[in-house]
Amino acid sequence: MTRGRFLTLEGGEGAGKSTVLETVRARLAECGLDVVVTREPGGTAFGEAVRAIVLDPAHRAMCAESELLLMFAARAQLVREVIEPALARGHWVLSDRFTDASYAYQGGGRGQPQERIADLERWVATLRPDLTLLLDVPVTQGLARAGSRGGAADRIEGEKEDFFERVRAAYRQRAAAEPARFRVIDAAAPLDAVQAATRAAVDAYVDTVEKHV
Ligand code: T5A
Repeated sequence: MTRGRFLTLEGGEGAGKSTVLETVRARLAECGLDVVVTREPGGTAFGEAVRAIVLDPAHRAMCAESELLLMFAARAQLVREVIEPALARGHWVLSDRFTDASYAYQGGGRGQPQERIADLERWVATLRPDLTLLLDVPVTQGLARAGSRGGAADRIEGEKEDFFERVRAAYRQRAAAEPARFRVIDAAAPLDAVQAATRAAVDAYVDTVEKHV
């Protein structure tokens, strides 16, 4: 059986990942692929419990090291419990965020050393996505969108704008360093244009995979 492929969606706050996720899932299903959708932090009972802790504004004293370790604790569980078994079954896995988010938020945002994150990656989650769609939007625009949904800001959404500028810069650096894996989507555009660009990127990737099987 052919191993499945691992696709991720990344971006700053309010970039539109959750909105676009359904577009990607639907497109893959139209291509006749079995798709498993998940998210980080979360995606398992343990990971969702970790998510509740890391995003709870009550834990404002959480230090950067604890935050980084919790992200990887949830990731280790997700890889073993969901992602690896699904890929081995030949399913395609679509995740709302993965390790790139740790480089962007804990590395760029919190200033944790890249090498420390790389060590954790080597230890618990060597798996690299086959394709990553980075929804790139100016910080103020993304935060305005996220704010327009209403509801209280979570612990990370409560960060200042310069934190999210560093997150965005780290994402863009990663995309520039790995152009074969990343597709950068202009997420400042109207939603229909973002969805069209997303579909085009997914179609192109599926074509490439089909040519090689
Ligand atoms: N995190 C995660 C880390 O710090 N380290 C890690 O390793 C990992 C894995 C997770 C948080 O954890 C952090 C990052 C996050 O802070 P999350 O739910 O994945 O939380 O991330 P959020 O960024 O908080 O998700 P959001 O729901 O805020 O953003 P989305 O999903 O990008 O945005 P979405 O789709 O909900 O859209 C926001 C609003 O904008 C509208 C939508 O309709 C919606 O109302 N919208 C548009 N409007 C106009 N034009 C467009 N193109 C639009 N696209 C969307």
